[in-house]
Amino acid sequence: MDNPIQVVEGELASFYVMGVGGVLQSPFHVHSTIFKVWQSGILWNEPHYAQTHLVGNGDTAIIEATWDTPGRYLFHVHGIQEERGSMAVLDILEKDSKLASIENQVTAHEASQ
Ligand SMILES: [Cu+2]
Repeated sequence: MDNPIQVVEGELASFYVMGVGGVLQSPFHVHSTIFKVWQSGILWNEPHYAQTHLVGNGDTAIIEATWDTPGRYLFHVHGIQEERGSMAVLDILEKDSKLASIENQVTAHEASQ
């Protein structure tokens, strides 16, 4: 799996998930964390916590997660899509990684304005 999404350990990662294609529901699952979900991508909805969230075809969700341990983790849709290759990876980087350094520079720049 090429081009993993990179996230720094302990940093908040947000995903906007959409249910598309020829299936009725997509059970979106992220490994090694509990994530926070806003049903239908609507911030007025009360968020809840999950390991897997069912996204209907044409529906969406906002998902926020953090990981405390660096490493490579899977995220995917369970079921037929999973069996047909719907699988991707996240690389959770250590706090002293190059990505963390870039993020800190951006944050410092935003704070100076
Ligand atoms: Cu899984």
